[in-house]
Amino acid sequence: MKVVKLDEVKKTEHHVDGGNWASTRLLTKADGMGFSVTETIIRAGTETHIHYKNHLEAVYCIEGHAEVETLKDNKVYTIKANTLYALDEHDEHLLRGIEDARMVCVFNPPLSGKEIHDENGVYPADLD
Ligand code: 9YT
Repeated sequence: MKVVKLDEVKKTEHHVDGGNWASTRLLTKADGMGFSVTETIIRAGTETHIHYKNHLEAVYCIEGHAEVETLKDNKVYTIKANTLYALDEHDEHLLRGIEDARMVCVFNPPLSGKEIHDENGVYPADLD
């Protein structure tokens, strides 16, 4: 069994500051679980274009206030504590931080740990 502590991972290269967000990759591909788990802070006042063409992601908000706008239909979803959204159709979207929002994010396939969005909001299929 493994025990992973946020404060320890924050000191490693698996803590990534994406500008609009900061993410600590608690479990990655190397852990062999078939998914990754990250703790992500979405910063207040930011808007990020995201399109995970190569991944499915579920995002559970545990604190704060964010908003997701899906681009195929321009629907806007309020995301607050105790709410999960699942990008089950690789949904292209805008993610806005209304207040700082703390999320737990699960990716399938797993992140390798160092990903940052490219200019189209995509993470590469595999980063080894
Ligand atoms: C919610 C979301 O996708 N935020 C961007 C960062 C991502 N969760 C990550 O890389 O851990």
